[in-house]
Amino acid sequence: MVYQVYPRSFLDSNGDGIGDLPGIIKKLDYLQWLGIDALWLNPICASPDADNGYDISDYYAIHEDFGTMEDFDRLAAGLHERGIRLILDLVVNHTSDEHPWFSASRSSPEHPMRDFYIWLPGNTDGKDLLPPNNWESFFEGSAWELDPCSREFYLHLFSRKQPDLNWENPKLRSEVYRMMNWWLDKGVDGFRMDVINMISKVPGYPDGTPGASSGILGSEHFINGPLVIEYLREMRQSLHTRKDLLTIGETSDVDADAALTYVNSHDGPLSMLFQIDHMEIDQNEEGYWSCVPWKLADMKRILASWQTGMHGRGWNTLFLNNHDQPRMVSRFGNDREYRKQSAKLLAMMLYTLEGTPFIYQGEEIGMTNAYFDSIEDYRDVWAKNFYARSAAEGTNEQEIMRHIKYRGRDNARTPMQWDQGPCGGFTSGKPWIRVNPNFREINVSQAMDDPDSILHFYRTLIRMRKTHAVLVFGDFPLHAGDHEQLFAYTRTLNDQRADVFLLFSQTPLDIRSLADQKQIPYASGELLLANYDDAEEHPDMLRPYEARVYRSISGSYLTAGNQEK
Ligand code: TEU
Ligand code: CA
Repeated sequence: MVYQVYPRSFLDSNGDGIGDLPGIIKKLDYLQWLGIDALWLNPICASPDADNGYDISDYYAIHEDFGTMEDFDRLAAGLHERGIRLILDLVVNHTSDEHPWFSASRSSPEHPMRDFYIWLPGNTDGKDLLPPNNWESFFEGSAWELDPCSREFYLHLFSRKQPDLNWENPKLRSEVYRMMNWWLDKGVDGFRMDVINMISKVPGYPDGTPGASSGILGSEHFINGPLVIEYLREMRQSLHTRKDLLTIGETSDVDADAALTYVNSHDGPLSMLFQIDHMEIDQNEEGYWSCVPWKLADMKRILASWQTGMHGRGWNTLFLNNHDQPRMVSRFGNDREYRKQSAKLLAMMLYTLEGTPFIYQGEEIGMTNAYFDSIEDYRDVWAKNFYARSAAEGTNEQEIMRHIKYRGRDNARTPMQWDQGPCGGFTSGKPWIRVNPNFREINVSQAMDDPDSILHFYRTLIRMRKTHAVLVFGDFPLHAGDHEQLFAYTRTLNDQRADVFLLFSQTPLDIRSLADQKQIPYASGELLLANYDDAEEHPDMLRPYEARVYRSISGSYLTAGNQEK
């Protein structure tokens, strides 16, 4: 499995309040102890941080807040010594507007690098110069920014400080591949590719149709665009060969069918995808900030479609957290009285499905949303823009903050909670973003000392998965798909069978009677793991957020297990 580190918030080694590479190096033994196979680092290249490093100004330099290239080399060596692979974040849909390529491109329409980016003349209504089309940026407002000198607009699907690169330009593409090879030669083992299915735009840049795509106007013309697979194939062929290169595409708006063009085991250009569908079950057509209640049936339907759609054909990623998402225990579990149980339940789900599980820093100790009350405590450009727009539209403060507290990306970006010391052991200085006030109860040091902690449970799950191939490779019959509280499925591989029961509710559930009604199998076989230590004594009843996995041999399951009942 892969562990994701958000360097800015992991561990600060020099007291400037910002996490850094030497900080990560200090925790390599911890990561090895946990049992991870690979580490994915969010962007570490030079950046003015309009979007926390997703706006790169030099692909060949380490961000000075994070350390030096020597620190990077030490980190890579320290990982490799421990048998852990290193995955970098590849941000090549856009750069920073402070990248020298953009300065050159912006300097004049005649500049040879003008076409590294996407420039178009505007429309005019006789009076004002208007953007070339109606596309919206993810981070609010038009996706086009006027350059006053040339009176042309450049495209930015994210903030105006993140101009989109023009992938139609072969010179730009070869610069990208050259840069990737440079990192591969330094010993990097793979890339997580930021919004990689947005690099190809529909020619002519037609207007988007309202309602045609999920939330962002125009996205049907730039997500999964016409040449994206061709570009990715060309990229794959241009990379220095290595047999175990790992590539993970971040791809919103793909279903399992579309995914197979990217990752089929035949000739798919990527190893796996981060699909986003299951991260959108709490939003409606109003998009990202809508924050509506989610339904377990939707979660099950989406995960099941990926499990069966990819089985034998491609490979899944398994995740409920990352640096863009609220904390999973706050969102899909209960971060108050059932924090421990529900965090373990969610982990059990991830570790009993087919695919590669990803852990986002802090997930393994059950970190929760920050719920900061004041916009002053948030740092994210997306939240700030949403706040400004909503305030301008007259929405009241409390209502705006309700959305940001639930959905804001900073919920996941507060500092890692290591111990009970000042700032949770993250920094000796003033942290760049406030530490979650619950660090005194929730931290690594406390979790290490508690044999019943979420942390130890993760470690057990990781080892369990490594010993039971059925959990990794088995197929996936889902039971009682419409049930609103229970997620139950069976994994089978040859004669091996694993039955998983997950109660997404505070209200206990009698699973014996559901089995009597033939809606689910009986809970029987060898209890491999549960999140209640007396689960064996209560086989028929699931308690609040109870999670169990049973193992059996297919034949013996039918005879022994089910007839006994
Ligand atoms: O995120 C992409 C992104 O914001 C949307 O594609 C996605 O649909 C959204 O998160 C849905 O929940 C990536 C990075 O992960 C993010 O941190 C960057 O801000 C963004 O790209 C721009 O580089
Ligand atoms: Ca630092």
